Amino acid sequence: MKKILVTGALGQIGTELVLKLRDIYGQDQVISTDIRKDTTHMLVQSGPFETLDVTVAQDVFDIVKRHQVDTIIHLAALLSASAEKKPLLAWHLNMEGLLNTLEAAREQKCQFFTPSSIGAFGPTTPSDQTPQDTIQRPITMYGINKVAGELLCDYYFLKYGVDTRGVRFPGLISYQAPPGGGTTDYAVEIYHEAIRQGKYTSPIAAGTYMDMMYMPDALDAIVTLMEAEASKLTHRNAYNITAMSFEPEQISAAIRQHIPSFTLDYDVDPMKQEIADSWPNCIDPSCARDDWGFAAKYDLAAMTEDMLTKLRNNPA
Ligand code: AKB
Repeated sequence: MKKILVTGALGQIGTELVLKLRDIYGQDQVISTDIRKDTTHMLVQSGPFETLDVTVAQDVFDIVKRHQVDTIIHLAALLSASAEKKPLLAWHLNMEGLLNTLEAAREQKCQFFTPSSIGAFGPTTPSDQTPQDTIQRPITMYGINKVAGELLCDYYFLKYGVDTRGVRFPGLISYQAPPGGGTTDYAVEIYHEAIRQGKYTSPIAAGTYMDMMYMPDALDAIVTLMEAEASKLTHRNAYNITAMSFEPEQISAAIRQHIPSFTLDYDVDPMKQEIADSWPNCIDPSCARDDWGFAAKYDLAAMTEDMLTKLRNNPA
């Protein structure tokens, strides 16, 4: 039976991933950790939870050892827009946290997952059908962290045999926990504001395409990749995956199918726009499909219908 440690568990991915992992592997088999302890959070109330600052190596080792963990899912990180505002903090948290959790995985012989991102690409990367292996010269601190992280995970696999696995996530859209600090956050906020106010002001300009994915597909991808037979994996960190690519006018049109009076206008955030412009329009996920059967179920229409239904039924 797996014993899984999840860092950054109270964030956007962790909140839903821990619940799914507990469903699959058992309530007590998944230790959720986060730097903040929110006693009202459903994860803190529903199973093992520990406060953990991933930049403190000893604390990471102690928790992994004490709980006899065999799988680490390392999610604690600063996202792209926050990292651009606090580059030194981003380097410290994103790199130190990764190194400490990789070291713990090496010592305790754990399987290891951490997400990379479309942010690992940059303006000189081919931006349409971005190949699995291509130019990676990002111009953001987050992107630099992600490229270094991909290389570090490959290094731990090649040098120490740590079973490191990862995907390059696109923008993730979900209705439960908010993302916070990302460039793709607008694609979550727009649904909340559509329900609340029937209108939204986008910080990302019309015509800016980015890859996106609905959270259930992202969670399935993590579980499928972690369960995949190692011999099938031609890459370690990280596989391109995506479900859809759209620009603000298209998500707005999808919302108008359900809320005809919805309106969209723009107040472009220059920092977020520069980041978005440096990322691909749409990446090619065929390597993940061929190696471990990645397949997304939700397109823009299906996701929009589900998001709006869930938000109406669970108002914030
Ligand atoms: C962000 O916008 O920073 C993230 C990502 C694409 O990695 N959602």
